[in-house]
Amino acid sequence: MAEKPYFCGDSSANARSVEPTYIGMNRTKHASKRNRPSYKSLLAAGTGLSLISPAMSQSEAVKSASQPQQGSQPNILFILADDLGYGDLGCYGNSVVQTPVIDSLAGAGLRFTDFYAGASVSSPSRGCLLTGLHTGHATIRGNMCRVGGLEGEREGIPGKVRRTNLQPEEKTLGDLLRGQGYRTCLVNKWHVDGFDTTATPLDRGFDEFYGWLVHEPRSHNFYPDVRWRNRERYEIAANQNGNHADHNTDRATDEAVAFITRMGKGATLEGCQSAASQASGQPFFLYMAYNAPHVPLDAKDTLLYAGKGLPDTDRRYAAMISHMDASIGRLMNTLREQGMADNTLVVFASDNGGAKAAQVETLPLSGVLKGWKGDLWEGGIRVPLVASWTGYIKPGTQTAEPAYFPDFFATFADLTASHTSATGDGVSLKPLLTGEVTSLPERAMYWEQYPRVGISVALRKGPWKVIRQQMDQPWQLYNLKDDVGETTDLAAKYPDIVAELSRLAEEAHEPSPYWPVYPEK
Ligand SMILES: [Ca+2]
Repeated sequence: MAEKPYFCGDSSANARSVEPTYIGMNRTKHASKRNRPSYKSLLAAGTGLSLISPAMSQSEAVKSASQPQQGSQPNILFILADDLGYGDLGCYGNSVVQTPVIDSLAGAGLRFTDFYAGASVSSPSRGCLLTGLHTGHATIRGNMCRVGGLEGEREGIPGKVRRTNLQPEEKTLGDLLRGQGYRTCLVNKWHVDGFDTTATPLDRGFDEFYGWLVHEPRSHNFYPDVRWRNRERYEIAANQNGNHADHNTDRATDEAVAFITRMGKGATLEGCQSAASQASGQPFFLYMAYNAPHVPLDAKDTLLYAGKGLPDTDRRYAAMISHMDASIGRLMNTLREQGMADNTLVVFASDNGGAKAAQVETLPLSGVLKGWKGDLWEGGIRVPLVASWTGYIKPGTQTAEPAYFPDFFATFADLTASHTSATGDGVSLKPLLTGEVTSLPERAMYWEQYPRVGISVALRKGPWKVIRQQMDQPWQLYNLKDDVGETTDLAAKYPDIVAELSRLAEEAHEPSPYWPVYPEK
Protein backbone atom coordinates (compact mmCIF):
# COMPACT_ATOMS: atom_id res chain seq x y z
CA MET A 1 0.00 0.00 0.00
CA ALA A 2 1.33 3.41 -0.94
CA GLU A 3 2.10 6.15 1.53
CA LYS A 4 -0.50 8.77 2.29
CA PRO A 5 -0.77 11.66 4.72
CA TYR A 6 -0.86 10.88 8.39
CA PHE A 7 -4.27 10.38 9.79
CA CYS A 8 -5.61 10.62 13.24
CA GLY A 9 -6.13 7.24 14.67
CA ASP A 10 -8.07 4.09 14.62
CA SER A 11 -11.78 4.57 15.01
CA SER A 12 -12.21 1.32 16.90
CA ALA A 13 -9.41 2.31 19.24
CA ASN A 14 -10.96 5.72 19.78
CA ALA A 15 -14.19 4.08 20.77
CA ARG A 16 -12.57 1.80 23.31
CA SER A 17 -13.21 2.10 26.98
CA VAL A 18 -10.32 2.15 29.43
CA GLU A 19 -10.93 -1.56 29.96
CA PRO A 20 -9.63 -3.06 26.69
CA THR A 21 -11.55 -5.96 25.28
CA TYR A 22 -9.11 -8.62 24.19
CA ILE A 23 -9.82 -10.32 20.92
CA GLY A 24 -8.08 -13.01 18.99
CA MET A 25 -5.52 -15.24 20.68
CA ASN A 26 -6.46 -17.81 23.26
CA ARG A 27 -5.27 -16.46 26.60
CA THR A 28 -7.04 -18.83 28.94
CA LYS A 29 -3.80 -20.27 30.23
CA HIS A 30 -2.27 -16.88 30.85
CA ALA A 31 -5.33 -15.38 32.44
CA SER A 32 -5.24 -18.01 35.12
CA LYS A 33 -1.65 -17.24 36.08
CA ARG A 34 -2.24 -13.84 37.51
CA ASN A 35 -3.27 -15.01 40.93
CA ARG A 36 -0.64 -13.80 43.32
CA PRO A 37 -1.06 -15.84 46.48
CA SER A 38 2.51 -15.31 47.59
CA TYR A 39 2.90 -11.73 46.49
CA LYS A 40 4.29 -9.32 49.03
CA SER A 41 4.75 -5.76 48.05
CA LEU A 42 8.21 -4.30 48.16
CA LEU A 43 6.50 -1.05 48.93
CA ALA A 44 5.11 -2.55 52.07
CA ALA A 45 8.58 -3.55 53.16
CA GLY A 46 9.91 -0.10 52.50
CA THR A 47 7.13 2.26 53.43
CA GLY A 48 4.62 0.47 55.60
CA LEU A 49 1.89 0.67 52.98
CA SER A 50 -0.60 -2.16 52.95
CA LEU A 51 -0.05 -5.13 50.67
CA ILE A 52 -1.48 -4.41 47.27
CA SER A 53 -1.71 -6.55 44.18
CA PRO A 54 -0.11 -4.61 41.34
CA ALA A 55 -2.75 -5.70 38.86
CA MET A 56 -5.55 -4.76 41.22
CA SER A 57 -4.07 -1.42 42.05
CA GLN A 58 -3.66 -0.58 38.38
CA SER A 59 -7.24 -1.46 37.68
CA GLU A 60 -8.31 0.59 40.62
CA ALA A 61 -6.20 3.44 39.40
CA VAL A 62 -7.99 3.47 36.08
CA LYS A 63 -11.46 2.92 37.46
CA SER A 64 -11.13 5.43 40.25
CA ALA A 65 -9.97 8.11 37.88
CA SER A 66 -11.64 11.42 38.47
CA GLN A 67 -13.37 13.12 35.62
CA PRO A 68 -10.88 14.75 33.26
CA GLN A 69 -10.15 18.30 34.18
CA GLN A 70 -9.91 19.90 30.79
CA GLY A 71 -7.10 22.36 30.52
CA SER A 72 -5.75 21.71 34.00
CA GLN A 73 -3.57 18.70 33.24
CA PRO A 74 -0.17 18.95 31.62
CA ASN A 75 0.64 17.34 28.33
CA ILE A 76 3.21 14.60 28.75
CA LEU A 77 5.97 14.02 26.23
CA PHE A 78 7.93 10.94 27.25
CA ILE A 79 11.00 10.46 25.07
CA LEU A 80 12.85 7.16 25.21
CA ALA A 81 16.21 6.41 23.63
CA ASP A 82 17.26 2.84 22.82
CA ASP A 83 20.48 1.46 24.33
CA LEU A 84 21.73 4.93 25.25
CA GLY A 85 24.33 4.54 27.98
CA TYR A 86 24.66 6.45 31.23
CA GLY A 87 27.73 8.23 29.88
CA ASP A 88 26.42 9.13 26.43
CA LEU A 89 25.12 12.65 27.05
CA GLY A 90 26.84 15.96 27.61
CA CYS A 91 24.76 16.53 30.73
CA TYR A 92 26.04 13.20 32.07
CA GLY A 93 29.67 14.07 31.50
CA ASN A 94 30.32 13.14 27.87
CA SER A 95 32.67 15.69 26.32
CA VAL A 96 32.51 14.32 22.78
CA VAL A 97 28.92 13.49 21.91
CA GLN A 98 27.00 16.69 21.25
CA THR A 99 23.56 16.72 22.83
CA PRO A 100 22.68 20.40 23.29
CA VAL A 101 18.93 19.88 23.28
CA ILE A 102 18.86 17.16 25.95
CA ASP A 103 21.42 19.15 27.91
CA SER A 104 19.13 22.17 27.74
CA LEU A 105 16.23 20.06 29.01
CA ALA A 106 18.40 19.09 31.95
CA GLY A 107 19.32 22.75 32.42
CA ALA A 108 15.66 23.70 32.40
CA GLY A 109 14.65 20.94 34.77
CA LEU A 110 15.72 18.11 37.02
CA ARG A 111 18.50 15.59 36.31
CA PHE A 112 18.53 12.24 38.08
CA THR A 113 21.88 10.68 38.87
CA ASP A 114 20.48 7.41 40.27
CA PHE A 115 17.73 6.53 37.87
CA TYR A 116 17.19 3.03 36.52
CA ALA A 117 15.40 1.36 33.66
CA GLY A 118 12.98 -1.44 34.39
CA ALA A 119 15.34 -4.10 33.04
CA SER A 120 18.64 -4.44 31.26
CA VAL A 121 17.08 -5.17 27.86
CA SER A 122 14.31 -3.64 25.83
CA SER A 123 11.02 -5.55 26.04
CA PRO A 124 10.88 -6.12 29.80
CA SER A 125 12.12 -2.62 30.50
CA ARG A 126 9.42 -1.09 28.34
CA GLY A 127 6.87 -3.38 29.93
CA CYS A 128 7.88 -2.12 33.37
CA LEU A 129 7.61 1.47 32.19
CA LEU A 130 4.16 0.91 30.73
CA THR A 131 2.63 -1.18 33.53
CA GLY A 132 4.34 0.01 36.69
CA LEU A 133 5.37 -3.55 37.51
CA HIS A 134 8.94 -4.64 38.18
CA THR A 135 10.38 -7.73 36.51
CA GLY A 136 9.50 -9.95 39.47
CA HIS A 137 5.80 -9.36 38.76
CA ALA A 138 5.63 -8.35 35.10
CA THR A 139 4.57 -10.69 32.33
CA ILE A 140 7.49 -9.72 30.07
CA ARG A 141 10.82 -10.49 31.73
CA GLY A 142 13.09 -10.87 28.72
CA ASN A 143 13.14 -10.18 25.00
CA MET A 144 12.57 -13.85 24.17
CA CYS A 145 10.67 -16.19 26.46
CA ARG A 146 11.77 -19.67 27.44
CA VAL A 147 8.45 -21.41 27.06
CA GLY A 148 5.02 -20.41 25.78
CA GLY A 149 4.37 -17.23 23.89
CA LEU A 150 4.35 -17.19 20.10
CA GLU A 151 7.04 -18.15 17.61
CA GLY A 152 8.43 -15.85 14.97
CA GLU A 153 11.50 -14.43 13.26
CA ARG A 154 14.02 -12.24 14.95
CA GLU A 155 15.51 -9.58 12.75
CA GLY A 156 18.75 -10.68 11.11
CA ILE A 157 18.99 -13.96 13.03
CA PRO A 158 18.27 -17.35 11.47
CA GLY A 159 15.72 -19.62 13.05
CA LYS A 160 12.70 -18.93 15.19
CA VAL A 161 12.39 -17.44 18.65
CA ARG A 162 9.49 -17.12 21.08
CA ARG A 163 8.13 -13.93 22.57
CA THR A 164 5.24 -12.95 24.76
CA ASN A 165 3.45 -9.64 25.09
CA LEU A 166 1.69 -7.28 27.44
CA GLN A 167 -1.53 -8.98 28.44
CA PRO A 168 -4.96 -7.37 28.17
CA GLU A 169 -5.39 -7.26 31.91
CA GLU A 170 -2.15 -5.32 32.36
CA LYS A 171 -3.14 -1.68 32.35
CA THR A 172 -0.67 0.62 30.66
CA LEU A 173 0.23 4.27 30.96
CA GLY A 174 -1.95 4.66 27.87
CA ASP A 175 -4.95 3.18 29.67
CA LEU A 176 -4.30 5.29 32.74
CA LEU A 177 -3.92 8.57 30.90
CA ARG A 178 -6.71 7.95 28.42
CA GLY A 179 -8.91 7.34 31.42
CA GLN A 180 -7.89 10.79 32.62
CA GLY A 181 -9.00 12.40 29.37
CA TYR A 182 -5.72 12.34 27.52
CA ARG A 183 -5.26 11.55 23.85
CA THR A 184 -2.53 8.92 23.79
CA CYS A 185 -0.03 8.24 21.03
CA LEU A 186 2.97 5.98 20.62
CA VAL A 187 5.50 6.83 17.95
CA ASN A 188 8.06 4.31 16.73
CA LYS A 189 9.09 1.41 18.99
CA TRP A 190 6.52 -0.57 20.94
CA HIS A 191 8.35 -3.88 21.42
CA VAL A 192 5.90 -5.36 23.91
CA ASP A 193 3.65 -7.08 21.38
CA GLY A 194 5.69 -10.26 21.05
CA PHE A 195 4.55 -11.86 17.82
CA ASP A 196 0.92 -11.28 18.68
CA THR A 197 -0.76 -9.08 16.09
CA THR A 198 -3.58 -8.32 18.53
CA ALA A 199 -1.26 -6.77 21.12
CA THR A 200 -0.52 -3.52 19.31
CA PRO A 201 -0.47 -0.13 21.05
CA LEU A 202 -4.05 0.36 19.86
CA ASP A 203 -4.97 -2.73 21.89
CA ARG A 204 -3.16 -1.53 25.00
CA GLY A 205 -4.36 1.96 25.70
CA PHE A 206 -3.11 4.11 22.83
CA ASP A 207 -5.36 6.08 20.51
CA GLU A 208 -2.72 6.44 17.82
CA PHE A 209 0.31 4.45 16.72
CA TYR A 210 2.98 5.19 14.14
CA GLY A 211 5.89 2.79 14.15
CA TRP A 212 6.88 -0.83 14.00
CA LEU A 213 5.89 -4.18 15.45
CA VAL A 214 8.14 -7.13 16.12
CA HIS A 215 6.44 -9.59 13.79
CA GLU A 216 7.63 -7.47 10.86
CA PRO A 217 11.43 -7.91 10.77
CA ARG A 218 11.81 -5.57 7.79
CA SER A 219 10.79 -2.64 9.94
CA HIS A 220 13.50 -2.97 12.61
CA ASN A 221 16.23 -0.79 11.20
CA PHE A 222 16.99 2.80 10.35
CA TYR A 223 15.86 2.64 6.74
CA PRO A 224 12.78 0.43 6.98
CA ASP A 225 10.70 -0.16 3.88
CA VAL A 226 7.66 -1.16 5.94
CA ARG A 227 5.90 0.66 8.75
CA TRP A 228 2.60 0.79 10.59
CA ARG A 229 0.15 3.62 10.74
CA ASN A 230 -2.35 2.54 13.36
CA ARG A 231 -3.63 -0.77 11.96
CA GLU A 232 -2.39 -0.17 8.44
CA ARG A 233 0.86 -1.68 7.22
CA TYR A 234 2.36 0.44 4.48
CA GLU A 235 5.45 0.45 2.30
CA ILE A 236 7.98 3.28 2.44
CA ALA A 237 8.75 3.84 -1.22
CA ALA A 238 12.01 5.72 -0.70
CA ASN A 239 13.61 2.80 1.15
CA GLN A 240 12.60 0.00 -1.20
CA ASN A 241 15.30 -2.31 -2.53
CA GLY A 242 17.68 -1.49 0.26
CA ASN A 243 17.79 2.23 -0.45
CA HIS A 244 18.91 4.42 2.43
CA ALA A 245 16.82 7.51 1.77
CA ASP A 246 14.29 8.10 4.56
CA HIS A 247 15.97 7.78 7.95
CA ASN A 248 13.82 6.35 10.71
CA THR A 249 14.77 9.05 13.22
CA ASP A 250 13.43 11.67 10.79
CA ARG A 251 10.31 9.71 9.95
CA ALA A 252 9.50 9.07 13.60
CA THR A 253 10.07 12.73 14.42
CA ASP A 254 7.81 13.78 11.54
CA GLU A 255 5.08 11.58 12.95
CA ALA A 256 5.50 13.03 16.43
CA VAL A 257 5.56 16.60 15.11
CA ALA A 258 2.36 15.90 13.20
CA PHE A 259 0.68 14.56 16.34
CA ILE A 260 1.72 17.52 18.48
CA THR A 261 0.61 19.92 15.78
CA ARG A 262 -2.78 18.27 15.55
CA MET A 263 -3.16 18.47 19.31
CA GLY A 264 -2.19 22.12 19.21
CA LYS A 265 -4.36 23.34 16.40
CA GLY A 266 -6.96 20.69 16.31
CA ALA A 267 -6.97 18.27 13.44
CA THR A 268 -7.34 19.80 10.04
CA LEU A 269 -6.39 16.88 7.84
CA GLU A 270 -9.08 15.11 5.93
CA GLY A 271 -10.64 12.31 7.94
CA CYS A 272 -9.67 13.65 11.34
CA GLN A 273 -12.95 15.08 12.47
CA SER A 274 -13.13 12.86 15.52
CA ALA A 275 -9.76 14.07 16.69
CA ALA A 276 -10.68 17.64 15.86
CA SER A 277 -13.59 17.48 18.19
CA GLN A 278 -11.33 16.26 20.97
CA ALA A 279 -8.30 18.33 20.30
CA SER A 280 -9.37 21.60 21.80
CA GLY A 281 -8.18 21.63 25.37
CA GLN A 282 -7.53 17.90 25.47
CA PRO A 283 -4.16 17.04 27.01
CA PHE A 284 -1.94 14.53 25.27
CA PHE A 285 0.44 11.77 26.19
CA LEU A 286 3.03 11.25 23.48
CA TYR A 287 5.35 8.30 24.04
CA MET A 288 8.16 8.98 21.59
CA ALA A 289 10.35 5.88 21.55
CA TYR A 290 13.34 6.38 19.26
CA ASN A 291 15.53 3.51 17.98
CA ALA A 292 18.76 5.42 18.39
CA PRO A 293 21.51 4.62 19.18
CA HIS A 294 20.68 0.90 18.94
CA VAL A 295 22.68 -1.09 16.37
CA PRO A 296 22.96 -1.17 13.39
CA LEU A 297 24.73 2.17 13.58
CA ASP A 298 23.17 3.52 10.40
CA ALA A 299 23.84 7.18 11.01
CA LYS A 300 22.20 9.55 8.55
CA ASP A 301 25.52 11.34 8.25
CA THR A 302 28.59 11.87 10.40
CA LEU A 303 29.53 15.38 9.29
CA LEU A 304 29.24 16.72 12.83
CA TYR A 305 32.12 14.50 13.89
CA ALA A 306 34.36 14.84 10.86
CA GLY A 307 38.00 15.59 11.62
CA LYS A 308 37.69 14.78 15.33
CA GLY A 309 39.86 11.69 15.19
CA LEU A 310 37.10 9.30 16.22
CA PRO A 311 37.06 5.69 15.05
CA ASP A 312 34.37 5.09 12.46
CA THR A 313 32.10 3.20 14.86
CA ASP A 314 32.33 5.95 17.47
CA ARG A 315 31.67 8.61 14.86
CA ARG A 316 28.52 6.86 13.69
CA TYR A 317 27.38 6.15 17.25
CA ALA A 318 27.83 9.78 18.26
CA ALA A 319 26.12 10.97 15.10
CA MET A 320 23.06 8.84 15.79
CA ILE A 321 22.71 10.35 19.24
CA SER A 322 23.16 13.88 17.95
CA HIS A 323 20.63 13.24 15.20
CA MET A 324 18.13 12.15 17.83
CA ASP A 325 19.03 15.16 19.95
CA ALA A 326 18.39 17.55 17.07
CA SER A 327 15.13 15.74 16.38
CA ILE A 328 14.06 16.27 19.96
CA GLY A 329 14.79 19.92 19.26
CA ARG A 330 12.19 19.75 16.50
CA LEU A 331 9.68 18.38 19.00
CA MET A 332 10.45 21.19 21.42
CA ASN A 333 10.12 23.78 18.65
CA THR A 334 6.76 22.32 17.72
CA LEU A 335 5.58 22.57 21.32
CA ARG A 336 6.63 26.22 21.33
CA GLU A 337 4.96 26.94 18.00
CA GLN A 338 1.74 25.40 19.27
CA GLY A 339 1.87 27.37 22.51
CA MET A 340 2.21 24.21 24.57
CA ALA A 341 5.80 24.41 25.77
CA ASP A 342 4.86 25.68 29.21
CA ASN A 343 2.16 23.13 29.90
CA THR A 344 4.08 20.04 28.85
CA LEU A 345 6.07 17.76 31.11
CA VAL A 346 8.99 16.53 29.03
CA VAL A 347 10.85 13.42 30.17
CA PHE A 348 13.89 11.88 28.52
CA ALA A 349 15.32 8.45 29.41
CA SER A 350 16.86 5.33 27.91
CA ASP A 351 15.35 1.85 27.91
CA ASN A 352 18.55 0.18 29.18
CA GLY A 353 22.28 0.76 29.43
CA GLY A 354 24.79 1.13 26.63
CA ALA A 355 25.33 -1.91 24.41
CA LYS A 356 28.60 -3.74 24.09
CA ALA A 357 27.35 -4.80 20.67
CA ALA A 358 27.76 -1.23 19.47
CA GLN A 359 31.54 -1.87 19.63
CA VAL A 360 32.27 1.71 20.57
CA GLU A 361 36.00 2.08 21.13
CA THR A 362 36.71 5.45 22.74
CA LEU A 363 33.41 6.93 23.92
CA PRO A 364 32.58 6.34 27.61
CA LEU A 365 29.18 4.70 26.94
CA SER A 366 28.56 3.42 30.48
CA GLY A 367 30.58 6.23 32.00
CA VAL A 368 32.05 5.19 35.32
CA LEU A 369 29.66 2.29 35.63
CA LYS A 370 30.43 -1.39 35.40
CA GLY A 371 28.82 -3.56 32.74
CA TRP A 372 26.60 -3.22 29.70
CA LYS A 373 23.12 -3.74 28.40
CA GLY A 374 22.10 -7.25 29.46
CA ASP A 375 23.86 -6.99 32.82
CA LEU A 376 22.37 -6.15 36.20
CA TRP A 377 25.53 -4.26 36.98
CA GLU A 378 24.90 -0.53 37.03
CA GLY A 379 25.98 -0.13 33.41
CA GLY A 380 23.13 -2.35 32.29
CA ILE A 381 20.28 -0.68 34.16
CA ARG A 382 21.28 2.81 35.35
CA VAL A 383 20.27 5.31 32.67
CA PRO A 384 19.95 9.06 32.21
CA LEU A 385 16.70 10.70 33.22
CA VAL A 386 15.92 14.37 32.80
CA ALA A 387 12.54 16.01 33.32
CA SER A 388 11.46 19.55 32.60
CA TRP A 389 8.14 21.28 33.18
CA THR A 390 7.99 25.04 33.17
CA GLY A 391 6.86 26.53 36.44
CA TYR A 392 6.74 23.21 38.25
CA ILE A 393 10.24 21.74 38.07
CA LYS A 394 12.99 24.01 39.27
CA PRO A 395 15.55 24.65 36.51
CA GLY A 396 19.07 23.34 36.77
CA THR A 397 18.42 20.94 39.62
CA GLN A 398 19.75 17.47 40.32
CA THR A 399 18.70 14.61 42.52
CA ALA A 400 20.46 11.47 43.72
CA GLU A 401 17.21 9.85 44.84
CA PRO A 402 16.98 6.31 43.48
CA ALA A 403 14.04 5.83 41.13
CA TYR A 404 13.11 3.58 38.22
CA PHE A 405 10.69 2.89 35.39
CA PRO A 406 7.88 1.33 37.46
CA ASP A 407 7.55 4.68 39.24
CA PHE A 408 6.02 6.39 36.22
CA PHE A 409 2.66 4.67 36.53
CA ALA A 410 2.29 6.00 40.07
CA THR A 411 3.76 9.35 39.04
CA PHE A 412 1.34 9.92 36.19
CA ALA A 413 -1.58 8.69 38.29
CA ASP A 414 -0.58 11.28 40.89
CA LEU A 415 0.10 13.99 38.34
CA THR A 416 -3.31 13.62 36.75
CA ALA A 417 -5.18 13.38 40.04
CA SER A 418 -6.38 9.82 39.66
CA HIS A 419 -6.81 9.64 43.45
CA THR A 420 -5.33 6.20 43.75
CA SER A 421 -3.27 5.42 46.83
CA ALA A 422 -0.73 3.19 45.12
CA THR A 423 -0.07 1.81 41.68
CA GLY A 424 1.99 -1.25 40.88
CA ASP A 425 5.49 -1.54 42.25
CA GLY A 426 6.48 2.10 41.92
CA VAL A 427 6.05 5.28 43.91
CA SER A 428 5.05 8.71 42.68
CA LEU A 429 7.94 10.95 41.75
CA LYS A 430 5.69 13.98 41.52
CA PRO A 431 6.70 15.49 44.90
CA LEU A 432 10.33 15.09 43.89
CA LEU A 433 9.77 16.60 40.46
CA THR A 434 7.95 19.61 41.80
CA GLY A 435 10.36 20.20 44.68
CA GLU A 436 7.76 19.50 47.34
CA VAL A 437 10.25 17.05 48.81
CA THR A 438 13.94 16.42 48.25
CA SER A 439 13.88 12.78 49.24
CA LEU A 440 11.51 9.85 48.97
CA PRO A 441 10.77 7.25 51.65
CA GLU A 442 13.42 4.59 51.37
CA ARG A 443 12.13 1.63 49.42
CA ALA A 444 13.52 -1.33 47.51
CA MET A 445 13.83 -1.53 43.72
CA TYR A 446 14.11 -4.90 42.01
CA TRP A 447 15.38 -6.35 38.72
CA GLU A 448 15.54 -9.77 37.11
CA GLN A 449 17.56 -10.86 34.10
CA TYR A 450 17.46 -14.20 32.36
CA PRO A 451 20.70 -15.62 31.02
CA ARG A 452 20.74 -18.90 29.05
CA VAL A 453 19.66 -20.81 32.15
CA GLY A 454 18.67 -19.73 35.62
CA ILE A 455 18.11 -16.18 36.77
CA SER A 456 20.16 -13.13 37.74
CA VAL A 457 18.70 -10.81 40.36
CA ALA A 458 19.53 -7.40 41.79
CA LEU A 459 17.88 -5.20 44.39
CA ARG A 460 18.72 -1.70 45.57
CA LYS A 461 17.60 -0.11 48.83
CA GLY A 462 19.10 3.20 49.84
CA PRO A 463 22.80 3.14 48.98
CA TRP A 464 22.93 -0.66 49.11
CA LYS A 465 22.65 -3.08 46.23
CA VAL A 466 22.67 -6.86 46.31
CA ILE A 467 23.27 -8.79 43.13
CA ARG A 468 23.44 -12.48 42.36
CA GLN A 469 24.34 -13.83 38.92
CA GLN A 470 22.80 -17.26 39.51
CA MET A 471 20.74 -18.88 42.23
CA ASP A 472 23.62 -21.16 43.22
CA GLN A 473 26.06 -18.26 43.50
CA PRO A 474 26.52 -16.08 46.59
CA TRP A 475 24.98 -12.65 46.96
CA GLN A 476 27.31 -9.73 46.45
CA LEU A 477 26.81 -6.41 48.22
CA TYR A 478 27.87 -2.95 47.09
CA ASN A 479 27.51 0.52 48.59
CA LEU A 480 26.72 2.61 45.53
CA LYS A 481 27.26 5.94 47.26
CA ASP A 482 30.87 5.04 47.93
CA ASP A 483 31.47 2.61 45.10
CA VAL A 484 29.34 3.34 42.05
CA GLY A 485 31.68 1.19 39.96
CA GLU A 486 30.79 -1.91 42.02
CA THR A 487 34.41 -2.83 42.66
CA THR A 488 34.31 -3.92 46.31
CA ASP A 489 32.01 -6.70 47.47
CA LEU A 490 31.01 -5.95 51.07
CA ALA A 491 28.86 -9.05 51.62
CA ALA A 492 31.22 -10.61 54.13
CA LYS A 493 31.49 -7.35 56.06
CA TYR A 494 27.73 -6.66 56.33
CA PRO A 495 25.89 -10.01 56.53
CA ASP A 496 22.82 -8.43 58.13
CA ILE A 497 22.31 -6.10 55.17
CA VAL A 498 22.75 -9.00 52.78
CA ALA A 499 20.19 -10.97 54.75
CA GLU A 500 17.61 -8.16 54.64
CA LEU A 501 18.03 -7.24 50.98
CA SER A 502 18.25 -10.83 49.75
CA ARG A 503 15.05 -11.62 51.64
CA LEU A 504 13.31 -8.70 49.90
CA ALA A 505 14.63 -9.95 46.56
CA GLU A 506 13.35 -13.44 47.13
CA GLU A 507 9.95 -12.08 48.14
CA ALA A 508 9.82 -9.90 45.04
CA HIS A 509 10.06 -12.82 42.63
CA GLU A 510 6.80 -14.28 41.47
CA PRO A 511 7.17 -17.38 39.24
CA SER A 512 6.56 -16.73 35.56
CA PRO A 513 4.97 -19.20 33.14
CA TYR A 514 7.17 -17.80 30.35
CA TRP A 515 10.48 -17.61 32.19
CA PRO A 516 10.71 -20.63 34.48
CA VAL A 517 13.93 -20.34 36.42
CA TYR A 518 14.96 -23.87 35.57
CA PRO A 519 13.37 -24.72 32.23
CA GLU A 520 12.64 -28.32 31.45
CA LYS A 521 15.23 -29.97 29.22
CA1 LIG B 1 17.23 -1.21 24.21
